[in-house]
Amino acid sequence: MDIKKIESIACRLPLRQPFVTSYGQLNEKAFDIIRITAADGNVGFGELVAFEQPDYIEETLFSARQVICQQLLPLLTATPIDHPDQVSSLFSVVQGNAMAKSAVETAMWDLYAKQAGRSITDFYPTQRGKIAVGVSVGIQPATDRLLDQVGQYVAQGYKRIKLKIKPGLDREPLAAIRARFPEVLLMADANGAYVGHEEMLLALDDLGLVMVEQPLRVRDLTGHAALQKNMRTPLCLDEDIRCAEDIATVAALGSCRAINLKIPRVGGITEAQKIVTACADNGLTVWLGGMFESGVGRAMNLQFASQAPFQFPGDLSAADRYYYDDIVTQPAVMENGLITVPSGLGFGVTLDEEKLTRYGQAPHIIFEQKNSIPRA
Ligand code: OSB
Ligand code: MG
Repeated sequence: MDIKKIESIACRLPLRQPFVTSYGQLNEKAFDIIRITAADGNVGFGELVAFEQPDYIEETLFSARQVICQQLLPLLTATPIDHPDQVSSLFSVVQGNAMAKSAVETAMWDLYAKQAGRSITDFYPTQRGKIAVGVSVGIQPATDRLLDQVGQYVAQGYKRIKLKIKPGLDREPLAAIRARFPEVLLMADANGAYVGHEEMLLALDDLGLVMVEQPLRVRDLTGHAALQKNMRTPLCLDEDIRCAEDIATVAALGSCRAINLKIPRVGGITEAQKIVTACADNGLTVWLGGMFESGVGRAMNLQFASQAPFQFPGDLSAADRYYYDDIVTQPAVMENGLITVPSGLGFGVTLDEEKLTRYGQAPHIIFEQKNSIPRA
């Protein structure tokens, strides 16, 4: 694929409203765009989605930047690569650091598709042009505000509402949504907050929730299995799922019935595709989660979730649910309750240079091929 230059562009997009979870509050999203330029002039983009705080998972934006520069790029640029599937095996000597790996691996997929004159969706066995999506709602200070907000999302066409919960801020707001919007697919995400509060989860079992996501602490797979035995509501794992092997493990233990798959949390598209297959083999529902992606990561996610196995609406809202503005020229929009899957070359989106200057820093060159032909 002949890499000539790799740049990192540090960006910040302010959120329309703070996003509150069981573990903290987010006011703006910091992320990096990884831009890989090939000798033929094609350019691939990847998004580094890691947060500044290690509160969702252990990786941070800063640790990921370091791993990209010190470990991943030396591996990537030392070996000729003709297919992006090679990148994940090349990176397998580095333990963990999935978001760092994903930022680079997905940029290589975008580049590969552009060099081949194809959309990434052409490489997926099945695809749909438009998809139904859901929205993830943060913890709200008051239930009337929550209901107004959910009402707007339902009116806009969101098919599934996911509410962030924590012990004590769970049954009442969920029951209020259930009563006001009896038809909507409703679920809750605890981000591991119910350690020692299993009885509060059991109390949610009569609300008709489609699933409860990551109720217990990361790595408590037997705890999740014991809880699932006592609950009718399906459990879904997010933070706990890092690679394809985890799917066989949670299926064998009975820890959950569904998986929130995020491409960056598992190291990129190649591993994510293995997880889709493993979920089908093990009878687990798989749906696509999000990391407050900008237009680059969102386009990639929409394309990935356009595959037939993704029947459950993911955390893939339109750009305006998160941000006032985006850094791509074609931000994702919701129309008649559906989002159109980008179909242009690669991930199908182009960076808006003016927006990039407004929300991003000057590109930082993190690799440049030295000219091997000696100059006269
Ligand atoms: O737990 O799924 C999560 C956002 C940031 C970190 C973790 C999570 C989330 C979300 C929203 O729930 C995902 C999105 O809409 O992008
Ligand atoms: Mg989650």
